[in-house]
This record gives sequence, C-alpha cells and structure tokens, in this order.
Amino acid sequence: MLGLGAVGVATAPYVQRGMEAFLGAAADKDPTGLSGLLPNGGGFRYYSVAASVPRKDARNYRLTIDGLVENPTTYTLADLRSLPQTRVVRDVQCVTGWRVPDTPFEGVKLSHLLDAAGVRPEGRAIRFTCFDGTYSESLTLSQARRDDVLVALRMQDKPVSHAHGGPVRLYVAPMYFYKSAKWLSGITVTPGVVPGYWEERGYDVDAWVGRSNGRTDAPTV
Ligand SMILES: Nc1nc2c(c(=O)[nH]1)N[C@H]1C(S)=C(S)[C@@H](COP(=O)(O)O)O[C@H]1N2
Ligand SMILES: [Mo]
Repeated sequence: MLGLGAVGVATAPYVQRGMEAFLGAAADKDPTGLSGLLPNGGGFRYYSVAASVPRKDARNYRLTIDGLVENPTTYTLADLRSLPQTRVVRDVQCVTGWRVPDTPFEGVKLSHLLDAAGVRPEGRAIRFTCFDGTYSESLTLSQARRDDVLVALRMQDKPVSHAHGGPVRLYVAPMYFYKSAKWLSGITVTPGVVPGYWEERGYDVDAWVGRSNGRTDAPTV
C-alpha cells in the first residue's frame, strides 16, 4: 500500500520525498484523514523496505506467538486491546540521525505476551516478523522482557497509523528505531538471536542508543 520502491535507510531522503508525494496525493482525496500523517508535523521519516504493504485492521489483523513456547497463541486486535496497556514516553532516535522528542507509545508489554505463552528453557531470543513480507528484527530474551519494550497499538496518543506500521508495531524504547518493527505479525521464540533485516546489512544487533553503530547520541531515556 505504501507506494514506494525497495527503499531503506541508505536512501532516506528519497524515501521521504516519495512518502510525502504519496501522502500528499492521498490527502487531496481525503482531506479529513491523512494530513496528520505528513512528515514535518513531527519530524518522523516514513520507512519501508517493502514495495507495498497490505492494510490490516481489526477484521483481519493477527499476531502469532510461536517457537519455543508452551502455548502458541494467535491474538486479534481486540484481544490485544483487552490486555493491560502501558504508556512509555521517550525520544525516538533513528540511527541515521533524526530524533523526535517525547513521543508517546502505548500497548501491551512484550513480557506479558511472553509470560502468557510460556517461554521454554531453551528459548533465548525473539525473532519478529512483519506482514510486509520482508522486514524482520530480533531481541535477546532479557532485552525483550524489559518494561520499555511494547507491542504498540498507539503512537502519539492515536492508533498506530498504517504509515507508521499499524495497526500494531514493536516499540523498543532504548534502542535505535530500526528495532521497532512496523506491521508486526509474528513473535517467534528462538534458541539464539537471528539477525534482522538491517543487521544482515551491517547494523548492530544490540542497538542501544548512543552505545552502538559507532554513534554517540544522548540516550533516549
Ligand atoms: N516493517 C518495517 N519496520 C521498520 C522499518 C521498515 O522498513 N519496515 N524501518 C525501520 C527504521 S530504519 C525506522 S527508523 C523506523 C521508522 O519508523 P516510521 O516509519 O514510523 O518513522 O521503522 C523501523 N521499522
Ligand atoms: Mo532507521
């Protein structure tokens, strides 16, 4: 649905222009809806490594938890909304340099979903997959259990928009934003870390803000 070619961090300015053009055209057709998504109203850049991403909503969205767990589970959006919600407000920091201060995210703690699924003793890491069919991410189990790691349903106090990875994205507050996988559809407990999309292309697996990727940004916390 995002009308972009294969794109990514390396071509960020190009992506930005493409996304603005796309959202601009859409906003003309729907003046009530999309103008709030336009960049510059918040400093975000919209990234997708997939050429197109299907839209999912409460009718067809599913999140599966599987792998090394006692109880593999599939959640609907309503299921996720019915669980305890946690709100975290930190700076968003992209590894390419842009930062958006004090951005609220809200959703279910990943640790809650992992506890509900029952991680087996051999489980040491998490692999995240996305319904864009392309992107993936990873965390160690101890990183994934942090209180500031969310399966986010809301961003900036609104439902996560399609452009920002809605209806559900991962949110990893203390790490560069590439860890926060958009269009989240799969959480698989694995015996070890499986490097994600950008990690296979050179970014650090442990993506702590200011302590990875050769960067010295101030922490987001
Ligand atoms: N599925 C998916 N998730 C993704 C990406 C992506 O291309 N595809 N890009 C990552 C990167 S590099 C960043 S900076 C953020 C951008 O999030 P935004 O588009 O909401 O600003 O999403 C991260 N999650
Ligand atoms: Mo990024």
